[in-house]
Amino acid sequence: KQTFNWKDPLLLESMLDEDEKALRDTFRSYCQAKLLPRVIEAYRKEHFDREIMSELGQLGVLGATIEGYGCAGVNYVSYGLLAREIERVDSGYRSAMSVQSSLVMHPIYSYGTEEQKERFLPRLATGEIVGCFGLTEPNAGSDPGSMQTRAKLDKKSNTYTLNGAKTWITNSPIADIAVVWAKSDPDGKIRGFIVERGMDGFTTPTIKGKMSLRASITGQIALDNVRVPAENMFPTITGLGGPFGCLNVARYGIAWGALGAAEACVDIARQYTLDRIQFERPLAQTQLVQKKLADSVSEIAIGLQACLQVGRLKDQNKIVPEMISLIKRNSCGKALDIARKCRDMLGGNGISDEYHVMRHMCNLESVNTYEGAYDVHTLILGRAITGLQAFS
Ligand code: TGC
Ligand code: FAD
Repeated sequence: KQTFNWKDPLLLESMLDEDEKALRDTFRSYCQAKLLPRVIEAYRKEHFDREIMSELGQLGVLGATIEGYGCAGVNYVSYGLLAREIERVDSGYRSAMSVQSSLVMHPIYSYGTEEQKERFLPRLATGEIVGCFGLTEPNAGSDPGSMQTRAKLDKKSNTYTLNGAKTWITNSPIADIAVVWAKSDPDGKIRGFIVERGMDGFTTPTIKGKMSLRASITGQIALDNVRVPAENMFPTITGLGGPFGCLNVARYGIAWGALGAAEACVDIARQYTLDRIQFERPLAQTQLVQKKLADSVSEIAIGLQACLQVGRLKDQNKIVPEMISLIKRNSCGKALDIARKCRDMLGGNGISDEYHVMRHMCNLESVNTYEGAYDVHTLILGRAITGLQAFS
């Protein structure tokens, strides 16, 4: 007889195949056994352990959707399940995984030459090298079309000279390569370049003092007359469609991941309120706490169904970007709200890092902002609903 399972109220499990579940279970074991024990210290010290990239590489989860080049070739539902498991531990670890997979390996695989693929993908897949993605600039965040970074072609040497600055770049201080988007010769259109560590004029200072995603490393990219050979440019893709093609994949993963963080918060808050006695009864036996838990469990269950549906559509090539905006916006907004509610249910203990919830809550502030801020996705959906763009 079927009974209600608060961890899986709508039987998501029954909608996954055996391969998807096996991959998810193996990765969950790694995340809980190897990542969870080191996250509190990493967060306190604002430290990202580079070794994690090699561990993820060994597990085959970097660029997991790519066919060939040492990658696993799994479907997008599996990719979403991986994001959910790692973000159950920390959004910063999911950030590291999704930048490498969706924002570095995906563009090389989708837009790169065969030579670029063979040179970079196998080493990115094992975690031997780390990549980052430079789109945002100090004066161009939500509006990347106004970027100021330029790539000037010297026809004689067939080399582009890059000048500009990127900011808020996940993994840039430890990156061996950076996928950098710049307005380039001959037509001023946006093109993507693979900039390599060691090229003169390429530096990546760390951004310190983050109150969010402290277990992830973030930096700038400074480009001061960096000479990049034309063979490091993506040859055919031009315009914002290049970076947005990558963001479609990363945003999809974030939609799953944010709900993983929310699930972790609910697990902790449920147990805490069952154990905590006030007014001679468990906090969980009060109507207000039960409402918070009911709301949270409902939103997670509904949100995961939406992620699964978009994943299945993506696996069938039936997807449009607005579907991804819908789930990215919904998951992040709801997860942040749930994390705040769970933090509240833990009372004073809720602000201690040992209970994890406040860390998730602070992380989700960034997750709700990057890859298109919540209200930017509101406007993307508003434009699709009305046919009127309200950005400018
Ligand atoms: P708009 O006129 O709408 O479009 C310009 C061109 O781009 C194409 N396009 C897309 N193509 C594929 N997928 C999408 N999702 C696309 N969205 C737009 C569009 O078809 C058009 O092509 P064409 O050929 O006609 O020129 O552009 P706009 O300048 O009006 O911009 C509107 C807006 C707000 C939607 C867009 O700029 C936006 O999404 N802004 C948010 C910026 C953002 O998401 N930045 C992310 C930086 S990377 C990051 O945060 C990584 S964090 C990773 C981690 O740590 O996990
Ligand atoms: P702004 O664009 O200045 O927006 C500020 C506020 O104004 C937001 O609330 C936004 O919703 C609102 N707003 C903007 N335009 C409108 C409008 N037209 N109407 C109404 N409201 C509007 N970028 C990369 O390229 N690569 C990375 O790896 C990367 N990693 C990141 C890691 C972290 C930890 C963080 C915090 C950011 C990262 N980013 C990265 C940058 C991120 O994508 C941007 O912060 C984000 O796109 C928002 O841009 P912004 O910060 O300039 O905010």
